[in-house]
Amino acid sequence: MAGGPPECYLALVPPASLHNSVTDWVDECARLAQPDRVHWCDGSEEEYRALVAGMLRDGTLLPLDPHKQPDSYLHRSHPSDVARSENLTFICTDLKEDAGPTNNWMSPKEAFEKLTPLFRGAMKGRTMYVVPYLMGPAGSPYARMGIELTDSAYVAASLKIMTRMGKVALDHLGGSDQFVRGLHSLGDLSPERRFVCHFPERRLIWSIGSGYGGNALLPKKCFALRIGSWIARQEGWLAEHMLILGLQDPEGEVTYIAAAFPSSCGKTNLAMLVPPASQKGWKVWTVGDDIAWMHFGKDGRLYAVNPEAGFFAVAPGTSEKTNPNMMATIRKNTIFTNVALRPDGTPWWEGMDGAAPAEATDWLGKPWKPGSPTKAAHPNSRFTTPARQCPAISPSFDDPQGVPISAILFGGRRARVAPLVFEAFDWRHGVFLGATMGSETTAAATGQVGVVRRDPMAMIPFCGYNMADYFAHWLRVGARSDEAPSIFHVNWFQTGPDGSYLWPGFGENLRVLRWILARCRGKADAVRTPIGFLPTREALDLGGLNLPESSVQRLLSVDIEAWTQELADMKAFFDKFGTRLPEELWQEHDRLSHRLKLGAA
Ligand code: OXD
Ligand code: MN
Repeated sequence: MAGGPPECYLALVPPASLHNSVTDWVDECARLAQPDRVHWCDGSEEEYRALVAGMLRDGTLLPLDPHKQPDSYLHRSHPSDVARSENLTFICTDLKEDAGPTNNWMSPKEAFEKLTPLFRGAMKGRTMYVVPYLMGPAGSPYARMGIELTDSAYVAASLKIMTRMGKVALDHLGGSDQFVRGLHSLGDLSPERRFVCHFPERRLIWSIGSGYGGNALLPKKCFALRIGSWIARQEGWLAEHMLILGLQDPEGEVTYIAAAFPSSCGKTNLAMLVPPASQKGWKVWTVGDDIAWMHFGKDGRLYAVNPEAGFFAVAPGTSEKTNPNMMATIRKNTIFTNVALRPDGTPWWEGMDGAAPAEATDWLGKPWKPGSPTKAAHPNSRFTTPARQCPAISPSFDDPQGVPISAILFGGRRARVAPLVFEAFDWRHGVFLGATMGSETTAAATGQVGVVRRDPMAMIPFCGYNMADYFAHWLRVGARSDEAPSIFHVNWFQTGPDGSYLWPGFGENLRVLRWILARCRGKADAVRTPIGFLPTREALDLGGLNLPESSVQRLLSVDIEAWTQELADMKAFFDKFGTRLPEELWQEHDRLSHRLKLGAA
């Protein structure tokens, strides 16, 4: 992995204006990792081009066709380094209880003792890139600074796409020493020596042994969610695994929605939804597809910014049908990782429109043909692409104040149990819905179909502290405001007896968003049920869908028996947190149980 940009781009002297604590920390890390060169990134286009040129020379990147896929590249990662390593991800708080039962914990002492020898000399023969970056719009009171030190040019180039990088970040920092420190090295890429350690009390991340985005692009999951959620609790705001979208009605008014879904539940597609022809005059604006930082404003409303500047999304399944806006976004300036390559120098993956190519090179660089026993693209192959290229990017994407959120959606993949949509009775009940959120595993992922994994607020892999305290934090912040968003639960994934989906999904999800919007405006009918408010049949536009009556019935009704069975699983999950779990959530559990009994009577 030697190489890097040509000598003329090496700036060995840090910008003079930098506060000592930045330079001290960089020097300290350089003494430990012993890179041959230190490059302070300025975030310029020339620098990006030089990084790419270096990677094309050393084979880290392969060029794609310059006409069909301009300024885009293919990266093939080490075959053992293709996804987030949850089992090697640690929260290193001083007290084990502060990490809680859903995180792996390591004491800071043990982590430093274990990782220091791994970092010692790890960057010999390599360049250490000093990457200052800003999370959130420039000039925003909610934006935060971080610096990542990395020996991966692929990481440095990806950060140029995913963050506001370089000068803009250093300008924001001014003379302050308030920034999140992230030290990353590819190490030897061995899973035995791979660790992603977070020290929330020290606002520090140490990651070694992986070049995969979720482990190596430290601003994303490590900072914006794990360290971010810790800071958010201390300061009274929310750092969430949520998309942000603006729903524009035919009169031109835009209402903003934030939504949390576990992976493989269509979060990016929903963020970029294209309304079907039947939904004339409606439009969805994309503010973010993965992370929302949300603060209550002086007016009591919750304002969200997307801390990221790019999308790092899963390729397989992305197509003109599922996400035309994303297909338009990735047409240029995109780094593809572990996708297949067609003979004409364009990327390909399973689920892309049209027939599979007659021949291709698979993600491992081997020849592939339709009918081959393996997939051409890795199932978690990705692309990294600038958010501003999205045709639906919101005019408020860069708004320093963020966008006011009217509704929060929680959702999962449930073949049964959860109806299409329902609304919480109030904030507290909504937090209970988020805290008990579950999603069924699929056969492709685990071999066990229909096993419910509890994934509260889709934050199980990303909450940087004890989730019992996280629930308490959610309860507290909402209680402070009369203007808190309404909370809804959605499920696009109910299936019928033959396993096919009852709801068409994709663009048609707009119909559900319209009901949610109308509820927020006090203009839609609902029926009160034991689990929350469900739309009346007339309140939800089903026109032209030709859904069988039995499907409509299932989509819009509550299966009391199935919900009663859920109670035990929810309790088992809550029990993990012992006495630390907020009493309010037990009360909500009891109330649900009581309402279900009455409903069954
Ligand atoms: C992601 C994830 O990459 O949730 O966004 O894993
Ligand atoms: Mn995510």
